[in-house]
Amino acid sequence: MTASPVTASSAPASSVSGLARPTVDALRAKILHHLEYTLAKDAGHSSRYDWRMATSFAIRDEMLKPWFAATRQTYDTGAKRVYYLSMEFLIGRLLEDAMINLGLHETIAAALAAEGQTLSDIIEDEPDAALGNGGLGRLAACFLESMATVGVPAHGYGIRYEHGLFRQRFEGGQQVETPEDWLSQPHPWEFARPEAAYIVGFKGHSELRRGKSVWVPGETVKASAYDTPVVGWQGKWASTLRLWAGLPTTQFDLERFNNGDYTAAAAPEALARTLSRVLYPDDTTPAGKELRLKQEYFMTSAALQDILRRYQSQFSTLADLPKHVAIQLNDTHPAIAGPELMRLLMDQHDMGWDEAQTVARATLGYTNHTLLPEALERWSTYLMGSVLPRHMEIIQRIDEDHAKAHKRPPSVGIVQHNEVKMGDLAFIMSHKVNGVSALHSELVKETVFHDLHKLHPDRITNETNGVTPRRWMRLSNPALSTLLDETIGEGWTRDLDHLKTLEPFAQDAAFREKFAAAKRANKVALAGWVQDTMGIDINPDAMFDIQIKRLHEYKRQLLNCFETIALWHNMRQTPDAGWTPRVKFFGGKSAPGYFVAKEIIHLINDVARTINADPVTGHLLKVVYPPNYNVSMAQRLIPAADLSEQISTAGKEASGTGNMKLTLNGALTIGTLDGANVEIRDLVGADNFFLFGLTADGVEKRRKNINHAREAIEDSQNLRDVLQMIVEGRFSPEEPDRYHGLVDRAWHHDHYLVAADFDSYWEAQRAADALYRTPQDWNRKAILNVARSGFFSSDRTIRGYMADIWDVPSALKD
Ligand code: B1H
Repeated sequence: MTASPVTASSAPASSVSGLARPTVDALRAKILHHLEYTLAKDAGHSSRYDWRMATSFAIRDEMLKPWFAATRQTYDTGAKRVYYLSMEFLIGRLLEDAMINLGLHETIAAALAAEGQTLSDIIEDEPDAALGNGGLGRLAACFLESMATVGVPAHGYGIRYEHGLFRQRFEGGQQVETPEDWLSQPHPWEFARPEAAYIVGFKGHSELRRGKSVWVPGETVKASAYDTPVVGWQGKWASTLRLWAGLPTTQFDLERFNNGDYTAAAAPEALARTLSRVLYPDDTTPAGKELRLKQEYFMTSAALQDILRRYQSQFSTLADLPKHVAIQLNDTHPAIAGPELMRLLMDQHDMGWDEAQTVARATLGYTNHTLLPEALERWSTYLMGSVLPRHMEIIQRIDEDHAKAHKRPPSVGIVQHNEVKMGDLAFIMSHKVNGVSALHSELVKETVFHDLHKLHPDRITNETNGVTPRRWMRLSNPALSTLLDETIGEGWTRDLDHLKTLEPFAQDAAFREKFAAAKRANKVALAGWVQDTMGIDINPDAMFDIQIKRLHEYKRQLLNCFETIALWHNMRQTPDAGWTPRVKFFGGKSAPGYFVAKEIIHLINDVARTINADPVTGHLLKVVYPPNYNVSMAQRLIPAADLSEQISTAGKEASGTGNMKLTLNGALTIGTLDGANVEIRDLVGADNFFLFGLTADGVEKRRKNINHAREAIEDSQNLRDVLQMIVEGRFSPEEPDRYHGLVDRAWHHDHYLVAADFDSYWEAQRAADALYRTPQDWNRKAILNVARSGFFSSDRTIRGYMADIWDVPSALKD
């Protein structure tokens, strides 16, 4: 690689709000330094991986200043800290995010160019950190970045899974999972902290010693910390992601090894490492396995021990814990935090029962993310009693106390039918419980926590989800970001409400042209990628219709697939009827054991194969399902979307966050009144949203008619044709009865009301078609979607948690 001389790069370090930014020359030197001294590589013989690592280390150096400054200020001022406990952090790539937040994007690009390297290639070389399943994990990642932007002294705690979410391939249209191995290469963003290590016990028994319960664990492992800094916008503040890895507590058994018993010698190590080996891939439905319970306790106990250690290094009385510490539980997965915090306070710090309970409750907050009955975590009392015997005792006493204090009906117990209901435990042990959208929070009060809400009417609050505009606009959509900067200034990146000032431009024909040009450029880029990676030729002027999310029956990818078939069928019959050309994009993974979801994936791929091969409709309709949807793929798809599919059965999607990203990027939504769609529609205006389908109430009523599916199918010629084509094997000629089970279920067990909503969905789709044929109207509405989506910044969400739940002010002055 030949180095070219650098020009115009020796300008003095510019300063964004006090952040001294290095020059191109300085960064170039830094990169070369890391190449030589950290990686021991010669620039002339360095691979893309080497350049990426060296670039990452150079950027990481720049993160340290804000990270240290935030840490120091938090210690010096004794500020209240927030701890976000989550089994998932779906962070994706970090290099570009860090560059953008530090204002170094152009400088790094120039420094690399001077070395003959292309920044975009280096960015693409980074594997996604996929330590999460979907929305819940991605929300945690957005929150860390927003806390770093808003100025919250915050740590995220999670598990350093060796294998993140599995990789998805399609074989013959079917999902095949392979292990993800992001740690097979060193992760440049983390710092091992072997000095921050805690013992976590399991099993054994609890015994009384001098009137005090003492837990004697039968197994122990060590949790060892790895820290990743997360810098906020313009590097004004930073938060920390601390992930735990499992290590053995016993020394390697040299004697056994020397005696030739290599397996036994390595056994303790293998057992401990199992705890941080792999992320459970069961989005929305819990796995219910002993290892999962152990992982949950492992993360939670290590986090709480770390929190108390840090607290005691700063403050003396544990009674004041809630004044200085707020702990948020991301769903019930860390709900063992209630009993664990009480155990640590009582058994290790001699606090009395009542005080321990009061302190724990005042410190903890719990976020509920789902109402699906099958999704609520319950552990058998047998398993809980054997894995965590001391905690089982504490849970039983919490339950008894609560029953006595509230003279509650028996239906409210934490322990029922030999199961521990983790939602009830989390509710009772938290001072605030929040839902994740306005509709969801109301449904939480009416359904899962109906009885507990009556007893504690002030406990449930709402904090509507949000997404970080840095990653989900500035990073992923430079075309629109630049246009926004030119039109309304750069303020929107920090305060997304500034987008409101874009509203008048919706009426401005010249601006609409520029807006459309930015969208088209994104579509052309996506079309190129689809051609390169999948060999499918798509027309960038067709409507890009996008449904990207985990595969789940309630999300109704099947409804979209049925509509695709109906559309194709109608197009074939009258190809010259003036159809709006479309490309239907699907993206998403199914849990490996979720048979029905996998069948839907297979059908979508079979439908795509059939439609994409049809010369009659080739210019009108294509179906694209790229495998292995992840954060990086989302960043590619979302800026190019025209239509956002948010079509869950009303009452089932707690919030959704993809819906917000797509709106923000100028897609119009076709959707039901579910989750945050309700708020999106309220804000962008009913005229700028394609509404269809039953409401949550309507769904409940409709289900009472046991013939709801049959009646809907009989009323819809379109849907009957679709089911007929599938049953005849039109999409699976090699195996005509492949989908007989699926079609049978559509007629008889249509729990998610695909049939009942089909005609209404079809109508809404045709309204979208019609509007798309009048570009100035479509673009005006798309611009209004952008201009009115400022509410959906996760900065706003975080400020809500700070005010309503954590009682924490911003550490930043402005
Ligand atoms: C959401 C989950 C979830 N809700 C269990 N619940 C899991 C439950 O591995 N598990 O056991 C994993 C994930 N995830 C999602 O949270 C909701 O479905 C979305 O509607 C919501 O936007 C998101 C963030 O609040």
